[in-house]
Amino acid sequence: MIKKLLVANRGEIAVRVMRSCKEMGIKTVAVYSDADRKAKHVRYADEAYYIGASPSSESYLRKDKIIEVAKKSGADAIHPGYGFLSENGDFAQLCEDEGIIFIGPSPYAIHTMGDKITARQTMMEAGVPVVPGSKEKISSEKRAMEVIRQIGLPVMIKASAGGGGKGMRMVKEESEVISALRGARSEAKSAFGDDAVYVEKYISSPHHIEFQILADKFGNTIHLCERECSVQRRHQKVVEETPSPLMTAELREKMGRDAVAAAKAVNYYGAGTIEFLVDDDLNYYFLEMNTRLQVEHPITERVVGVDIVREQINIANGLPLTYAQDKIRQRGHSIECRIYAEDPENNFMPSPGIIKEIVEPLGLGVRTDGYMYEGFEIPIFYDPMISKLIVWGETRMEAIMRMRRVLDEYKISGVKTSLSFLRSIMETPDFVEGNYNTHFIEKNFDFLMSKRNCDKHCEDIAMIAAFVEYLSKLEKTQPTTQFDVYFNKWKDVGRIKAAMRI
Ligand code: MV4
Repeated sequence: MIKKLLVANRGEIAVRVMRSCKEMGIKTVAVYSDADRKAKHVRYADEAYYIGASPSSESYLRKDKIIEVAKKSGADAIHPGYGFLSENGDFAQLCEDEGIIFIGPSPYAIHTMGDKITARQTMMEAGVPVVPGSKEKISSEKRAMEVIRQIGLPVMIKASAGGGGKGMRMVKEESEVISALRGARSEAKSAFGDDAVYVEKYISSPHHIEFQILADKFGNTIHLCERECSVQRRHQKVVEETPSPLMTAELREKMGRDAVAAAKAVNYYGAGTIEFLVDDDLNYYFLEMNTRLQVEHPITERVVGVDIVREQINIANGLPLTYAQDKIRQRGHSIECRIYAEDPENNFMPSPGIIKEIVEPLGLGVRTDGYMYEGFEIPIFYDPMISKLIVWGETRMEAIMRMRRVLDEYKISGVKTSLSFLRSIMETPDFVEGNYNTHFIEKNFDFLMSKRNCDKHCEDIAMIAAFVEYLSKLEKTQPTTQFDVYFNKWKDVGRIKAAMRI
């Protein structure tokens, strides 16, 4: 049984994993880089070890250093979180070779699903629907043209080693095929060191719906229903919810069965996710499998009532699943908003810096998974996601109302954040009506931005009103010749000046 676990990650997910460890009586080991010397996961862990300079390539991606710390600290297992080494089959293998338990699936499952062409072939053999397209990698321009003529335009050319939108090209006309093929190949070669590509029919306005899988080492495989992840910007998810507004009981049963079949096809164990594209006619297609714990796992935890990290650890310990498929029920509705240290005003540029003030929302049906505290400096070296807000409600509308309430309560200063952008999403009619697909943000971009500006003007007006009241009180007790002094003593004088255009 695992007694001490090393978390090979940072930020909110490192803290999240350690929380479950603490509840299970497992000691925790943190690793950290220069930029993370004072990070929350370091303070939260029972022990912490320095592993290198700030860039991930010198710290959180260093397999050798992480294994060395695991041995030195006597950790019997490593949890990789998400990102970094979480979907690195060679790292999972290395852990196994060194006698350390890797909290995740087998190296074979990671490798098979990591190669999208092999994954597609495996799914076809398992009878799971995939997007119509090529069975093998595209060997030549001539072959590409043949496949495209068979399936019809438009198509997507995708990197086999890719995923998450990297090395992907859309082709609308035959004249674009050659340059798209070369572009996708060279991008794939430089990003992944592998230029294998394949072709898929382009699905025009899809939903991105994924199923959470849990499987033990005895072949028991269940799904914990779906997550709707269509609200995304440049392949970065922004809001997720469960149940999906699009889902019906029959479709859930069918997709759930295929998700389980997909996992079984690679003898999967651990927690994983099957991603599907779903079109308006509710046809669905396997897209890829994520062989890790995902950012958005908490909404499933809330609605299904399962601690997914605890299950991962139990599975790694060789315990059988304690839930049978017919015991899994969704109760109510859950929404997650990802908060990024980005400036929506400035094309979502990352906004690193020191957290000055933070007030996190609490109350019924609220969870925040974060790692910030006042005085901590958000490093520029890693993902700009700084926190996740997860709410639950009996109904979808109750969850939306609660999300609006908690977004209003959340105060972060020192860095620019996407909070205001998330507030406008919660007010957008298409979102409120559950009428959206992967084009939601582009389709509603003008509304989202003007809603933000409108909210900002209201705040400015309130601030000016408060300032005028402050001055009029002073006028009664102080000589008015001191106006400049009072003006400059106002805590947010810069913003007042900007709002009053002086
Ligand atoms: C597609 C597609 C349409 N047709 N494949 C984007 C990320 C990567 N995981 C796959 N992606 C897509 N693949 C076919 N054949 C549209 C997308 C896509 C998308 C998918 C999920 C969530 C958001 C998206 C945004 C744009 C495009």
